[in-house]
Amino acid sequence: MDPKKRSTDKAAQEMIGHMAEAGQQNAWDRLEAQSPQCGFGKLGVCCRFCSMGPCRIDPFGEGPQFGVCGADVDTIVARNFLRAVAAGTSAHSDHGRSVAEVFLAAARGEAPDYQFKDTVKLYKVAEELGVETKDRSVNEIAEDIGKIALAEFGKSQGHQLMAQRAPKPRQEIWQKLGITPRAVDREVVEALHRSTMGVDQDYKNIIMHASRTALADGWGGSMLATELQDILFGTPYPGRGEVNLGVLKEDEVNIIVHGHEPILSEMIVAASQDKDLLAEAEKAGAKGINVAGICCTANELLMRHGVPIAGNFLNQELAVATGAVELMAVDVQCVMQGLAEVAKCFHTKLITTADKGKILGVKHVPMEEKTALNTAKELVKIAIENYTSRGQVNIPDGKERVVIGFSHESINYMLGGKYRASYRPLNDNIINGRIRGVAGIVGCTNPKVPQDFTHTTLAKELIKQDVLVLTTGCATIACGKQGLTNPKEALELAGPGLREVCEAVGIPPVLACGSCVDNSRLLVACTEIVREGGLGEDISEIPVAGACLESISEKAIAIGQYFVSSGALVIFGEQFLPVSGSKNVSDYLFGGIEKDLGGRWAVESDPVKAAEMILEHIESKRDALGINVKAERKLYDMADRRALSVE
Ligand code: XCC
Ligand code: SF4
Repeated sequence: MDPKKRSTDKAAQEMIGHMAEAGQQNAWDRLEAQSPQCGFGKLGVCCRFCSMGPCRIDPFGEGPQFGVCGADVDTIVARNFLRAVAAGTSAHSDHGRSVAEVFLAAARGEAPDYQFKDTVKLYKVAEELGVETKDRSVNEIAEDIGKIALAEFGKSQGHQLMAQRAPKPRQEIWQKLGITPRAVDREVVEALHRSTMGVDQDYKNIIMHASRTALADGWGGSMLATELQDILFGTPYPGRGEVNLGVLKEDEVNIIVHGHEPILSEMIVAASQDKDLLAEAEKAGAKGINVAGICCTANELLMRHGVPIAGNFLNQELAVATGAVELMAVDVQCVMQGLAEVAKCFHTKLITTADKGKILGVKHVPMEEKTALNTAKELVKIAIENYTSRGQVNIPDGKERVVIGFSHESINYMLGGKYRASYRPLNDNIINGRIRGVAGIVGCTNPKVPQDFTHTTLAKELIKQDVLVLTTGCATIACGKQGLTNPKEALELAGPGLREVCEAVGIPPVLACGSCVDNSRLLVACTEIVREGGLGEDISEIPVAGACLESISEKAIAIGQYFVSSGALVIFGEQFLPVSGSKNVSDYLFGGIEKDLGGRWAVESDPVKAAEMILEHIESKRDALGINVKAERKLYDMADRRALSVE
């Protein structure tokens, strides 16, 4: 297939071409081999939750309409949806739990390589969690935070503490519906229980629990991951960086870190700066050690340390195929098993580091908090030793400059300045209409659509219409690759109002806010907009929307559901939300749920149409707020005409 149909990114196209010539397989080829994919699966109408099945419902109404147990299509579709949310929640939250464990170990002096970099945030979070700070050392406070945070995953009673950050009316809605999230483990276990054979068989009831589970992710596991990572590794502030395969260096030892948890990658970055190791690299004939990231780990590292990004999800195999990667260290999530096959064609050493994420036949070097830096140094050494085994190298030219690192705190700071950091300027500019509203663009890259196309097209459409875009995950990297997070290039594409505001503040119109767990930053940003005042009392009232037009992961469905349950409109690429097999479930998710929760899902695969939907939604929220006072059209009178005429 023509590489241009596979990716809109020139560097990726070049590598796809190389791989095809060399007869190496990648995700696009495997997708072709899988086609046509199962139509029942796409609609969400198959069930294999018990051994009377597998069962599937005939979508055309001619064949069976019930599983062996009698489950109807609504139950089956809703249960599949719930299980996707539960899986996504567990992924984000298990990441959060790992961070909490390292955090606690660091506080106790048992993880000597980790320190607390952002003590301002440490005090803030301590206060929110009710931890005493007076006359106590940083480590004492951190130990209490760590203990409380860890309990949020598995406590037997009470609700998620971070959910108290949400606007009050939002919390009341959750209370009324009985979906205030409890411990993460509890919600996930209950989700699995409810969806087993013979339990929850009322689709709305199932979806309500999907909300509660997802909220435990957004306002729990993910939010804790973000906050604890900020305290440990530093809250991101805007900085410059480079994105795309062209960041790999012909004359340096290239190490790629891929996955999600900065626990590993932070240490590899530290090890790559070690003087002895740099000297060893030089001895091996390399000019230096170049660490680059893929996927969300990349976002975490670029935001905090300016480490370059080699690409998003679909770039992982392409990066290895450059022949320039000495070592790729992976931890958890979004790591393709296909990497092992591609790595066999090159000198690249693929190494797994998380005990819960091994790949058969791939070397495993476990990363433990007590000895993290030493393990990282060991990995860097392996990379250096491997430098001389390189064969032919094909690094594409493409790379883009980006400005990245917009945490909710830094947005606050950028907008308001050091002495009056606040969201006031943003709210004012939304109210006066220079900025119409805010949209979140999140998600992955999926070989089913040309890489990066939907995210970037949507972003361009929105900024053109004066909508400020916040982005996370692989969508951020897509936008970065096309210059959309570079103020110089991107402001040219922005509408006049947005452009004026961004120029005054010195920010791009597309703000890169981090990794998948950092979608929690967007929840906080929405909450801050509400708190600042003038735009309603709840997230469901402010002119915001979210979109994920390209996704691969169940995590994206969990994220979508927590945004919907927090009051937002979420637009998904149609083929990535497998609920269309049930009219009732679709009607509820796309409509009825709004009455209950103030937010809803919508599906649209065309980014231009998705932009229109977002704009319509934003304008309707503006109308409801009464801030869309139309400028009165003034007819010219004689005096005006005289003033205009040039004599
Ligand atoms: Fe994975 Fe987070 Fe998706 Fe990228 S964006 S493909 S989930 S790495 Ni979150
Ligand atoms: Fe079939 Fe019901 Fe068992 Fe699912 S739970 S596999 S629908 S019998």
